[in-house]
Amino acid sequence: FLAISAVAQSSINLPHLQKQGSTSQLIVSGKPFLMLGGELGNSSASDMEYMKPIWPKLQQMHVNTVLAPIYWELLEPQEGKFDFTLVDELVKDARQHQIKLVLLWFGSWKNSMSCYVPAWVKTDTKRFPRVQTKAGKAVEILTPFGKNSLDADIKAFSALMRHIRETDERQQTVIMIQVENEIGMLPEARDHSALANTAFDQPVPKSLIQHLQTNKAALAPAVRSAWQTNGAKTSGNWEAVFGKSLSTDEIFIAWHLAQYANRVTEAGKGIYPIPMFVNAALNRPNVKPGDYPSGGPLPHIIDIWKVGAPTLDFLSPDFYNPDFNYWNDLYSRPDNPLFIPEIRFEPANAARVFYAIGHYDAMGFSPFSIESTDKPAEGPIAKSYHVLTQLSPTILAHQGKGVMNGMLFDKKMAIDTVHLGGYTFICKHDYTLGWSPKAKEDEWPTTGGLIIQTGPNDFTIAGSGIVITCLSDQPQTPNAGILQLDEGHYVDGKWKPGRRLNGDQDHQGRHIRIPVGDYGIQ
Ligand code: N0T
Repeated sequence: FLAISAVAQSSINLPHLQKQGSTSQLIVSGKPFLMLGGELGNSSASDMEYMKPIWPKLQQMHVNTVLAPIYWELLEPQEGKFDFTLVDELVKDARQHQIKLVLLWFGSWKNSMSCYVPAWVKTDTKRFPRVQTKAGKAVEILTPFGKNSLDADIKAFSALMRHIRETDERQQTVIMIQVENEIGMLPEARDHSALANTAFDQPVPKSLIQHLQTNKAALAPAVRSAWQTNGAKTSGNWEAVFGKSLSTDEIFIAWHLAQYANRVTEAGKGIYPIPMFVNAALNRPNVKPGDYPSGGPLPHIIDIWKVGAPTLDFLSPDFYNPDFNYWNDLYSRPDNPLFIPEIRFEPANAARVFYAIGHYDAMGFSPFSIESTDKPAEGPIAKSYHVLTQLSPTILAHQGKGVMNGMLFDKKMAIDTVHLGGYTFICKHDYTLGWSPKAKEDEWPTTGGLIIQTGPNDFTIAGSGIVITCLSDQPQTPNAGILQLDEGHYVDGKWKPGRRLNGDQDHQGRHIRIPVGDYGIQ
Protein backbone atom coordinates (compact mmCIF):
# COMPACT_ATOMS: atom_id res chain seq x y z
CA PHE A 1 0.00 0.00 0.00
CA LEU A 2 2.78 2.41 0.90
CA ALA A 3 4.65 1.72 -2.32
CA ILE A 4 1.55 2.35 -4.40
CA SER A 5 0.76 5.64 -2.76
CA ALA A 6 4.36 6.76 -3.18
CA VAL A 7 4.13 6.21 -6.93
CA ALA A 8 0.80 8.00 -7.15
CA GLN A 9 2.21 10.84 -5.12
CA SER A 10 5.23 11.30 -7.32
CA SER A 11 3.31 11.11 -10.59
CA ILE A 12 1.06 13.95 -9.44
CA ASN A 13 4.09 16.19 -9.36
CA LEU A 14 5.19 15.41 -12.89
CA PRO A 15 4.52 17.99 -15.59
CA HIS A 16 0.85 17.72 -16.46
CA LEU A 17 -2.04 19.64 -17.92
CA GLN A 18 -4.61 21.23 -15.65
CA LYS A 19 -7.86 23.00 -16.43
CA GLN A 20 -8.23 26.64 -15.53
CA GLY A 21 -11.58 28.06 -16.58
CA SER A 22 -12.01 27.57 -20.30
CA THR A 23 -8.43 26.51 -20.96
CA SER A 24 -5.70 24.08 -19.92
CA GLN A 25 -2.35 25.03 -18.51
CA LEU A 26 0.91 23.17 -18.41
CA ILE A 27 1.89 22.67 -14.76
CA VAL A 28 5.62 22.32 -14.06
CA SER A 29 6.87 21.81 -10.50
CA GLY A 30 3.39 22.48 -9.22
CA LYS A 31 3.03 25.84 -10.97
CA PRO A 32 1.56 26.91 -14.32
CA PHE A 33 4.24 27.52 -16.91
CA LEU A 34 4.14 29.61 -20.08
CA MET A 35 6.47 28.23 -22.74
CA LEU A 36 8.37 31.04 -24.45
CA GLY A 37 9.93 28.58 -26.79
CA GLY A 38 12.08 28.02 -29.80
CA GLU A 39 12.59 24.90 -31.88
CA LEU A 40 16.08 23.96 -32.97
CA GLY A 41 16.89 23.34 -36.61
CA ASN A 42 16.66 19.64 -37.40
CA SER A 43 20.34 18.74 -37.18
CA SER A 44 21.59 21.13 -34.48
CA ALA A 45 20.98 18.84 -31.52
CA SER A 46 22.96 15.96 -33.04
CA ASP A 47 26.20 17.59 -31.91
CA MET A 48 26.54 19.22 -28.51
CA GLU A 49 29.72 21.02 -29.65
CA TYR A 50 27.65 22.68 -32.36
CA MET A 51 25.11 23.60 -29.67
CA LYS A 52 27.65 25.31 -27.38
CA PRO A 53 27.36 28.83 -28.84
CA ILE A 54 23.61 28.41 -29.29
CA TRP A 55 22.68 28.11 -25.61
CA PRO A 56 23.80 31.63 -24.65
CA LYS A 57 21.97 32.96 -27.70
CA LEU A 58 18.78 31.32 -26.50
CA GLN A 59 19.22 32.93 -23.12
CA GLN A 60 19.67 36.34 -24.70
CA MET A 61 16.41 35.76 -26.53
CA HIS A 62 14.63 35.04 -23.22
CA VAL A 63 13.69 31.58 -24.48
CA ASN A 64 12.65 29.47 -21.49
CA THR A 65 11.88 26.26 -23.40
CA VAL A 66 13.73 24.58 -26.24
CA LEU A 67 12.10 22.07 -28.56
CA ALA A 68 14.87 19.64 -29.44
CA PRO A 69 14.82 16.48 -31.58
CA ILE A 70 15.79 13.05 -30.27
CA TYR A 71 16.95 11.05 -33.26
CA TRP A 72 16.06 7.36 -33.30
CA GLU A 73 19.05 6.54 -35.57
CA LEU A 74 21.45 8.01 -33.00
CA LEU A 75 19.61 6.66 -29.96
CA GLU A 76 19.60 3.06 -31.16
CA PRO A 77 22.33 2.75 -33.81
CA GLN A 78 22.33 -1.01 -33.33
CA GLU A 79 19.20 -2.87 -32.50
CA GLY A 80 18.74 -3.05 -28.74
CA LYS A 81 21.92 -1.01 -28.00
CA PHE A 82 20.92 2.37 -26.77
CA ASP A 83 23.23 5.35 -26.62
CA PHE A 84 21.96 8.05 -24.28
CA THR A 85 25.04 10.26 -24.48
CA LEU A 86 23.38 12.95 -26.58
CA VAL A 87 20.22 12.95 -24.47
CA ASP A 88 22.24 13.28 -21.27
CA GLU A 89 24.33 16.13 -22.62
CA LEU A 90 21.31 17.92 -23.97
CA VAL A 91 19.57 17.74 -20.61
CA LYS A 92 22.72 18.78 -18.75
CA ASP A 93 23.34 21.79 -20.99
CA ALA A 94 19.70 22.84 -20.86
CA ARG A 95 19.82 22.76 -17.06
CA GLN A 96 23.00 24.76 -16.99
CA HIS A 97 21.22 27.47 -18.95
CA GLN A 98 17.96 27.27 -16.96
CA ILE A 99 16.07 26.17 -20.03
CA LYS A 100 13.30 23.53 -20.11
CA LEU A 101 13.06 20.93 -22.87
CA VAL A 102 10.28 19.64 -25.04
CA LEU A 103 11.70 16.56 -26.74
CA LEU A 104 10.66 15.79 -30.30
CA TRP A 105 10.64 12.05 -30.96
CA PHE A 106 11.99 11.74 -34.49
CA GLY A 107 11.00 8.07 -34.66
CA SER A 108 9.11 6.29 -37.41
CA TRP A 109 8.08 9.50 -39.14
CA LYS A 110 9.51 12.97 -39.71
CA ASN A 111 7.69 15.21 -42.22
CA SER A 112 5.90 12.10 -43.54
CA MET A 113 9.22 10.39 -44.36
CA SER A 114 11.07 7.77 -42.33
CA CYS A 115 14.52 9.35 -42.62
CA TYR A 116 15.32 9.07 -38.89
CA VAL A 117 14.77 5.33 -38.52
CA PRO A 118 18.07 3.51 -37.82
CA ALA A 119 19.98 1.88 -40.67
CA TRP A 120 18.99 -1.59 -39.44
CA VAL A 121 15.37 -0.57 -40.00
CA LYS A 122 15.97 1.22 -43.30
CA THR A 123 17.74 -1.70 -44.89
CA ASP A 124 15.36 -4.45 -43.81
CA THR A 125 12.27 -3.72 -45.85
CA LYS A 126 10.97 -7.22 -45.29
CA ARG A 127 10.82 -6.83 -41.56
CA PHE A 128 9.93 -3.13 -41.71
CA PRO A 129 7.72 -2.75 -44.79
CA ARG A 130 7.18 0.50 -46.65
CA VAL A 131 4.21 2.37 -47.96
CA GLN A 132 3.44 1.67 -51.61
CA THR A 133 1.79 3.74 -54.28
CA LYS A 134 -1.13 2.44 -56.30
CA ALA A 135 1.33 1.50 -59.01
CA GLY A 136 3.27 -0.60 -56.50
CA LYS A 137 6.27 1.70 -56.04
CA ALA A 138 7.78 1.67 -52.54
CA VAL A 139 8.07 5.02 -50.74
CA GLU A 140 10.64 5.89 -48.04
CA ILE A 141 7.87 5.80 -45.44
CA LEU A 142 7.25 2.96 -43.01
CA THR A 143 3.75 1.66 -43.45
CA PRO A 144 1.68 2.08 -40.29
CA PHE A 145 0.58 -1.53 -40.86
CA GLY A 146 4.05 -2.88 -40.14
CA LYS A 147 3.76 -4.58 -36.79
CA ASN A 148 7.53 -4.94 -36.39
CA SER A 149 7.98 -1.24 -37.07
CA LEU A 150 5.49 -0.33 -34.38
CA ASP A 151 7.13 -2.71 -31.92
CA ALA A 152 10.58 -1.33 -32.68
CA ASP A 153 9.42 2.29 -32.35
CA ILE A 154 7.69 1.45 -29.08
CA LYS A 155 10.83 -0.23 -27.76
CA ALA A 156 13.03 2.72 -28.60
CA PHE A 157 10.59 5.33 -27.34
CA SER A 158 10.05 3.35 -24.15
CA ALA A 159 13.80 3.18 -23.58
CA LEU A 160 13.96 6.94 -24.02
CA MET A 161 11.13 7.60 -21.58
CA ARG A 162 12.59 5.18 -19.05
CA HIS A 163 15.88 7.00 -19.27
CA ILE A 164 14.21 10.37 -18.84
CA ARG A 165 12.34 9.06 -15.81
CA GLU A 166 15.51 7.68 -14.27
CA THR A 167 17.59 10.78 -14.88
CA ASP A 168 15.14 13.66 -14.85
CA GLU A 169 12.21 12.83 -12.58
CA ARG A 170 13.61 15.02 -9.82
CA GLN A 171 14.64 18.09 -11.78
CA GLN A 172 12.08 17.84 -14.56
CA THR A 173 13.99 19.63 -17.26
CA VAL A 174 12.00 17.65 -19.82
CA ILE A 175 8.44 18.93 -19.56
CA MET A 176 6.68 17.57 -22.65
CA ILE A 177 7.10 15.21 -25.59
CA GLN A 178 6.17 15.54 -29.23
CA VAL A 179 5.48 12.06 -30.64
CA GLU A 180 6.92 11.76 -34.17
CA ASN A 181 6.97 14.85 -36.40
CA GLU A 182 4.41 16.05 -38.94
CA ILE A 183 2.94 12.61 -39.57
CA GLY A 184 1.26 12.35 -42.97
CA MET A 185 0.99 10.34 -46.17
CA LEU A 186 2.69 11.21 -49.47
CA PRO A 187 2.61 11.15 -52.48
CA GLU A 188 -0.86 9.58 -52.47
CA ALA A 189 -3.72 9.97 -50.03
CA ARG A 190 -3.21 6.50 -48.60
CA ASP A 191 -0.88 3.53 -48.54
CA HIS A 192 -1.68 0.93 -51.23
CA SER A 193 0.56 -1.87 -50.00
CA ALA A 194 -0.99 -5.32 -49.61
CA LEU A 195 -1.14 -4.84 -45.84
CA ALA A 196 -2.94 -1.55 -46.31
CA ASN A 197 -5.39 -2.94 -48.82
CA THR A 198 -6.34 -5.73 -46.43
CA ALA A 199 -6.96 -3.20 -43.67
CA PHE A 200 -8.97 -1.03 -46.06
CA ASP A 201 -11.37 -3.91 -46.50
CA GLN A 202 -11.90 -4.40 -42.75
CA PRO A 203 -14.99 -2.98 -41.01
CA VAL A 204 -14.66 0.59 -39.73
CA PRO A 205 -14.04 0.25 -35.96
CA LYS A 206 -17.07 0.48 -33.68
CA SER A 207 -15.55 3.26 -31.57
CA LEU A 208 -15.35 5.48 -34.64
CA ILE A 209 -18.89 4.67 -35.80
CA GLN A 210 -20.17 5.44 -32.33
CA HIS A 211 -18.39 8.77 -32.36
CA LEU A 212 -19.92 9.64 -35.74
CA GLN A 213 -23.38 8.87 -34.42
CA THR A 214 -23.11 10.80 -31.17
CA ASN A 215 -21.36 13.83 -32.66
CA LYS A 216 -23.31 14.16 -35.91
CA ALA A 217 -23.67 17.90 -35.70
CA ALA A 218 -20.12 18.66 -34.65
CA LEU A 219 -18.05 16.48 -36.96
CA ALA A 220 -15.04 17.88 -38.81
CA PRO A 221 -15.95 18.94 -42.36
CA ALA A 222 -14.31 16.15 -44.39
CA VAL A 223 -15.51 13.44 -42.02
CA ARG A 224 -19.08 14.74 -41.93
CA SER A 225 -19.30 15.20 -45.65
CA ALA A 226 -17.85 11.79 -46.57
CA TRP A 227 -20.05 10.00 -44.05
CA GLN A 228 -23.30 11.87 -44.65
CA THR A 229 -23.16 12.04 -48.45
CA ASN A 230 -22.75 8.32 -48.34
CA GLY A 231 -25.94 7.81 -46.31
CA ALA A 232 -24.51 7.88 -42.74
CA LYS A 233 -24.02 4.11 -42.74
CA THR A 234 -23.20 2.47 -39.42
CA SER A 235 -21.33 -0.61 -40.56
CA GLY A 236 -19.14 -1.91 -43.36
CA ASN A 237 -15.61 -1.42 -44.62
CA TRP A 238 -14.10 2.02 -45.20
CA GLU A 239 -15.56 2.50 -48.65
CA ALA A 240 -18.96 1.20 -47.59
CA VAL A 241 -19.14 3.71 -44.74
CA PHE A 242 -17.43 6.75 -46.27
CA GLY A 243 -17.83 6.18 -50.02
CA LYS A 244 -15.19 5.90 -52.71
CA SER A 245 -13.09 9.05 -52.70
CA LEU A 246 -9.74 10.53 -51.83
CA SER A 247 -11.37 11.75 -48.64
CA THR A 248 -12.08 8.18 -47.64
CA ASP A 249 -8.49 7.24 -48.40
CA GLU A 250 -7.34 10.04 -46.15
CA ILE A 251 -9.76 9.19 -43.33
CA PHE A 252 -8.65 5.57 -43.45
CA ILE A 253 -4.93 6.31 -43.33
CA ALA A 254 -5.46 8.98 -40.66
CA TRP A 255 -7.09 6.38 -38.45
CA HIS A 256 -4.16 4.00 -38.76
CA LEU A 257 -1.52 6.70 -38.35
CA ALA A 258 -3.38 7.90 -35.26
CA GLN A 259 -3.59 4.38 -33.85
CA TYR A 260 0.13 3.88 -34.35
CA ALA A 261 0.97 7.20 -32.70
CA ASN A 262 -1.43 6.29 -29.93
CA ARG A 263 0.33 3.01 -29.24
CA VAL A 264 3.70 4.75 -29.09
CA THR A 265 2.29 7.44 -26.79
CA GLU A 266 0.56 4.91 -24.57
CA ALA A 267 3.79 2.94 -24.13
CA GLY A 268 5.74 6.11 -23.28
CA LYS A 269 3.14 7.35 -20.85
CA GLY A 270 3.00 3.95 -19.21
CA ILE A 271 6.60 4.57 -18.19
CA TYR A 272 6.70 8.31 -17.66
CA PRO A 273 3.35 10.08 -17.98
CA ILE A 274 4.15 13.65 -18.99
CA PRO A 275 2.10 15.55 -21.60
CA MET A 276 2.48 14.28 -25.17
CA PHE A 277 1.27 15.77 -28.42
CA VAL A 278 1.60 15.60 -32.19
CA ASN A 279 2.18 18.41 -34.70
CA ALA A 280 0.68 18.92 -38.13
CA ALA A 281 2.00 20.19 -41.46
CA LEU A 282 -1.00 22.30 -42.42
CA ASN A 283 -2.75 21.75 -45.71
CA ARG A 284 -3.77 24.50 -48.12
CA PRO A 285 -7.25 25.21 -49.41
CA ASN A 286 -8.23 23.34 -52.60
CA VAL A 287 -5.24 21.03 -52.54
CA LYS A 288 -6.32 17.41 -52.71
CA PRO A 289 -5.31 14.61 -50.33
CA GLY A 290 -1.98 13.17 -51.39
CA ASP A 291 -0.71 16.51 -52.66
CA TYR A 292 -0.16 17.54 -49.04
CA PRO A 293 0.88 15.19 -46.19
CA SER A 294 -2.48 13.50 -45.78
CA GLY A 295 -4.02 11.90 -42.77
CA GLY A 296 -2.02 13.98 -40.30
CA PRO A 297 -3.60 15.62 -37.24
CA LEU A 298 -5.46 18.17 -39.36
CA PRO A 299 -8.65 20.06 -38.48
CA HIS A 300 -10.74 18.79 -41.40
CA ILE A 301 -10.35 15.21 -40.04
CA ILE A 302 -9.74 16.00 -36.38
CA ASP A 303 -12.35 13.49 -35.12
CA ILE A 304 -10.31 10.65 -36.56
CA TRP A 305 -7.30 11.67 -34.48
CA LYS A 306 -9.31 12.41 -31.34
CA VAL A 307 -10.94 8.97 -31.39
CA GLY A 308 -7.97 7.13 -32.89
CA ALA A 309 -5.34 8.56 -30.53
CA PRO A 310 -7.05 9.31 -27.21
CA THR A 311 -3.83 9.21 -25.16
CA LEU A 312 -2.42 12.26 -26.91
CA ASP A 313 -3.00 15.41 -24.89
CA PHE A 314 -3.45 17.68 -27.89
CA LEU A 315 -2.76 18.25 -31.58
CA SER A 316 -0.81 21.31 -32.74
CA PRO A 317 -0.38 23.40 -35.87
CA ASP A 318 3.00 24.21 -37.46
CA PHE A 319 2.79 27.58 -39.18
CA TYR A 320 4.34 27.94 -42.59
CA ASN A 321 1.00 29.02 -44.06
CA PRO A 322 -0.81 32.35 -43.90
CA ASP A 323 -4.12 32.72 -42.01
CA PHE A 324 -2.85 32.64 -38.46
CA ASN A 325 -6.29 33.19 -36.93
CA TYR A 326 -8.03 30.65 -39.13
CA TRP A 327 -5.83 27.77 -37.99
CA ASN A 328 -5.66 28.87 -34.37
CA ASP A 329 -9.46 28.95 -34.24
CA LEU A 330 -9.54 25.34 -35.45
CA TYR A 331 -6.93 24.08 -33.00
CA SER A 332 -8.42 25.85 -29.94
CA ARG A 333 -11.17 23.62 -28.60
CA PRO A 334 -12.33 22.55 -25.17
CA ASP A 335 -10.61 19.20 -25.87
CA ASN A 336 -7.56 20.81 -27.46
CA PRO A 337 -5.58 23.60 -25.82
CA LEU A 338 -3.43 25.60 -28.23
CA PHE A 339 0.32 25.14 -28.39
CA ILE A 340 2.36 26.40 -31.35
CA PRO A 341 5.43 24.15 -31.61
CA GLU A 342 6.61 25.63 -34.92
CA ILE A 343 6.19 28.86 -36.79
CA ARG A 344 8.49 30.15 -39.52
CA PHE A 345 11.04 32.41 -37.83
CA GLU A 346 10.17 35.94 -38.96
CA PRO A 347 9.75 39.38 -37.36
CA ALA A 348 5.92 39.22 -37.29
CA ASN A 349 6.18 36.48 -34.65
CA ALA A 350 6.99 39.14 -32.09
CA ALA A 351 3.41 40.39 -32.53
CA ARG A 352 1.76 37.02 -33.07
CA VAL A 353 3.00 35.65 -29.78
CA PHE A 354 1.02 38.32 -27.89
CA TYR A 355 -2.09 37.47 -29.86
CA ALA A 356 -1.70 33.70 -29.44
CA ILE A 357 -1.34 34.06 -25.69
CA GLY A 358 -3.83 36.90 -25.18
CA HIS A 359 -6.59 35.72 -27.48
CA TYR A 360 -6.18 31.93 -27.50
CA ASP A 361 -4.65 31.28 -24.07
CA ALA A 362 -1.82 29.50 -25.89
CA MET A 363 0.35 27.35 -23.61
CA GLY A 364 3.38 28.26 -25.61
CA PHE A 365 4.89 29.56 -28.82
CA SER A 366 8.00 28.45 -30.64
CA PRO A 367 9.61 29.82 -33.80
CA PHE A 368 11.40 27.20 -35.88
CA SER A 369 15.18 27.20 -36.25
CA ILE A 370 15.38 29.64 -33.36
CA GLU A 371 19.19 29.62 -33.43
CA SER A 372 19.33 31.10 -36.93
CA THR A 373 19.89 34.72 -35.95
CA ASP A 374 23.01 36.83 -35.61
CA LYS A 375 21.39 39.35 -33.33
CA PRO A 376 19.67 37.30 -30.67
CA ALA A 377 19.41 40.05 -28.08
CA GLU A 378 18.15 42.80 -30.41
CA GLY A 379 15.71 40.71 -32.41
CA PRO A 380 11.99 41.46 -32.08
CA ILE A 381 11.14 38.04 -30.62
CA ALA A 382 13.67 38.64 -27.83
CA LYS A 383 11.90 41.89 -26.98
CA SER A 384 8.49 40.27 -26.88
CA TYR A 385 9.77 37.35 -24.85
CA HIS A 386 11.40 39.78 -22.43
CA VAL A 387 8.04 41.47 -21.86
CA LEU A 388 6.22 38.13 -21.65
CA THR A 389 8.74 36.71 -19.19
CA GLN A 390 7.90 39.54 -16.83
CA LEU A 391 4.18 39.19 -17.41
CA SER A 392 4.02 35.39 -17.19
CA PRO A 393 2.68 35.18 -13.62
CA THR A 394 -0.04 37.73 -14.40
CA ILE A 395 -0.96 36.03 -17.66
CA LEU A 396 -1.07 32.59 -16.06
CA ALA A 397 -3.21 33.81 -13.18
CA HIS A 398 -5.78 35.23 -15.62
CA GLN A 399 -5.86 32.56 -18.36
CA GLY A 400 -9.16 30.90 -19.16
CA LYS A 401 -11.19 33.37 -17.09
CA GLY A 402 -12.49 35.65 -19.82
CA VAL A 403 -10.50 38.64 -18.56
CA MET A 404 -7.71 38.63 -21.15
CA ASN A 405 -7.63 39.22 -24.87
CA GLY A 406 -5.16 39.82 -27.66
CA MET A 407 -4.80 41.94 -30.76
CA LEU A 408 -2.92 41.50 -34.04
CA PHE A 409 -2.65 44.15 -36.73
CA ASP A 410 -1.34 44.81 -40.18
CA LYS A 411 -2.37 47.38 -42.76
CA LYS A 412 -5.43 45.41 -43.88
CA MET A 413 -6.60 44.49 -40.39
CA ALA A 414 -5.74 47.59 -38.44
CA ILE A 415 -8.54 47.75 -35.88
CA ASP A 416 -10.22 45.48 -33.37
CA THR A 417 -12.47 45.90 -30.35
CA VAL A 418 -12.10 44.19 -27.01
CA HIS A 419 -14.84 44.12 -24.37
CA LEU A 420 -13.60 43.78 -20.82
CA GLY A 421 -14.99 44.71 -17.42
CA GLY A 422 -17.71 47.04 -18.67
CA TYR A 423 -15.47 48.86 -21.13
CA THR A 424 -14.98 48.68 -24.88
CA PHE A 425 -11.39 49.08 -25.93
CA ILE A 426 -10.89 50.24 -29.49
CA CYS A 427 -7.51 48.82 -30.39
CA LYS A 428 -5.59 49.87 -33.50
CA HIS A 429 -2.31 49.62 -35.33
CA ASP A 430 -0.03 52.44 -34.21
CA TYR A 431 0.18 53.78 -37.78
CA THR A 432 -3.55 54.51 -37.87
CA LEU A 433 -2.52 57.64 -35.97
CA GLY A 434 -1.26 58.94 -39.26
CA TRP A 435 1.32 61.30 -37.81
CA SER A 436 4.11 58.76 -37.97
CA PRO A 437 6.02 59.35 -41.23
CA LYS A 438 6.04 55.57 -41.79
CA ALA A 439 2.24 55.51 -41.76
CA LYS A 440 2.35 56.58 -45.42
CA GLU A 441 4.33 53.51 -46.43
CA ASP A 442 2.77 50.67 -48.41
CA GLU A 443 3.77 47.99 -45.93
CA TRP A 444 3.08 48.21 -42.24
CA PRO A 445 4.87 45.92 -39.83
CA THR A 446 2.67 43.34 -38.11
CA THR A 447 2.00 44.59 -34.58
CA GLY A 448 0.13 43.23 -31.62
CA GLY A 449 -0.47 43.07 -27.94
CA LEU A 450 -2.58 41.78 -25.15
CA ILE A 451 -4.80 43.26 -22.48
CA ILE A 452 -5.62 41.82 -19.08
CA GLN A 453 -8.19 43.07 -16.63
CA THR A 454 -6.41 42.91 -13.30
CA GLY A 455 -8.97 44.79 -11.15
CA PRO A 456 -12.45 46.34 -11.50
CA ASN A 457 -10.96 49.38 -13.25
CA ASP A 458 -7.39 48.20 -13.72
CA PHE A 459 -5.94 46.94 -16.97
CA THR A 460 -2.49 45.77 -17.98
CA ILE A 461 -1.56 46.25 -21.62
CA ALA A 462 1.55 44.89 -23.29
CA GLY A 463 2.83 44.63 -26.81
CA SER A 464 4.25 46.72 -29.61
CA GLY A 465 2.86 49.08 -32.25
CA ILE A 466 -0.61 49.51 -30.76
CA VAL A 467 -2.85 52.41 -29.78
CA ILE A 468 -5.96 51.99 -27.65
CA THR A 469 -8.92 54.17 -26.73
CA CYS A 470 -11.63 53.23 -24.32
CA LEU A 471 -15.42 53.63 -24.10
CA SER A 472 -17.77 52.90 -21.24
CA ASP A 473 -20.38 50.16 -21.61
CA GLN A 474 -22.00 51.24 -18.35
CA PRO A 475 -25.14 53.39 -18.83
CA GLN A 476 -24.78 55.15 -15.45
CA THR A 477 -21.25 56.36 -16.36
CA PRO A 478 -21.36 56.94 -20.10
CA ASN A 479 -17.86 58.43 -20.37
CA ALA A 480 -14.65 56.57 -19.66
CA GLY A 481 -11.19 58.08 -19.56
CA ILE A 482 -7.70 57.32 -18.43
CA LEU A 483 -7.33 58.00 -14.74
CA GLN A 484 -3.70 57.01 -14.47
CA LEU A 485 -1.27 55.50 -16.94
CA ASP A 486 2.15 54.13 -16.00
CA GLU A 487 4.75 52.25 -17.93
CA GLY A 488 6.91 49.84 -16.01
CA HIS A 489 8.28 46.40 -15.61
CA TYR A 490 8.20 43.48 -13.22
CA VAL A 491 11.04 42.54 -10.92
CA ASP A 492 10.55 39.08 -9.37
CA GLY A 493 6.87 39.30 -10.12
CA LYS A 494 6.44 42.74 -8.50
CA TRP A 495 5.29 45.71 -10.61
CA LYS A 496 7.81 48.56 -10.63
CA PRO A 497 6.22 51.61 -12.21
CA GLY A 498 8.47 53.77 -14.37
CA ARG A 499 7.33 56.96 -16.11
CA ARG A 500 3.84 58.33 -15.51
CA LEU A 501 2.61 58.58 -19.10
CA ASN A 502 0.57 61.71 -19.62
CA GLY A 503 0.55 64.66 -21.98
CA ASP A 504 1.86 63.75 -25.40
CA GLN A 505 2.44 60.15 -24.27
CA ASP A 506 -1.29 59.51 -23.78
CA HIS A 507 -2.44 62.20 -26.20
CA GLN A 508 -3.58 64.33 -23.24
CA GLY A 509 -5.65 61.50 -21.79
CA ARG A 510 -7.14 60.26 -25.04
CA HIS A 511 -5.26 57.01 -25.68
CA ILE A 512 -2.82 54.36 -24.56
CA ARG A 513 0.02 53.79 -26.99
CA ILE A 514 3.03 51.55 -27.41
CA PRO A 515 4.72 52.84 -30.59
CA VAL A 516 6.15 50.62 -33.31
CA GLY A 517 9.67 49.63 -32.24
CA ASP A 518 8.86 49.81 -28.51
CA TYR A 519 7.98 46.66 -26.61
CA GLY A 520 6.46 47.46 -23.30
CA ILE A 521 4.03 47.06 -20.47
CA GLN A 522 1.65 49.83 -19.37
C1 N0T B 1 8.79 21.64 -40.63
C2 N0T B 1 10.11 22.33 -40.84
C3 N0T B 1 11.14 21.33 -40.39
C4 N0T B 1 5.47 27.23 -48.55
C5 N0T B 1 10.42 22.88 -42.20
C6 N0T B 1 7.30 22.26 -42.41
C7 N0T B 1 10.46 20.69 -39.21
C8 N0T B 1 9.12 20.39 -39.79
N1 N0T B 1 8.11 21.26 -41.79
O1 N0T B 1 11.63 23.58 -42.15
O2 N0T B 1 11.42 20.37 -41.36
O3 N0T B 1 11.07 19.56 -38.69
O4 N0T B 1 8.24 20.05 -38.77
C9 N0T B 1 6.74 21.80 -43.69
C10 N0T B 1 5.85 22.85 -44.29
C11 N0T B 1 6.44 23.48 -45.51
C12 N0T B 1 5.40 24.34 -46.17
C13 N0T B 1 5.99 25.31 -47.15
C14 N0T B 1 4.93 26.25 -47.60
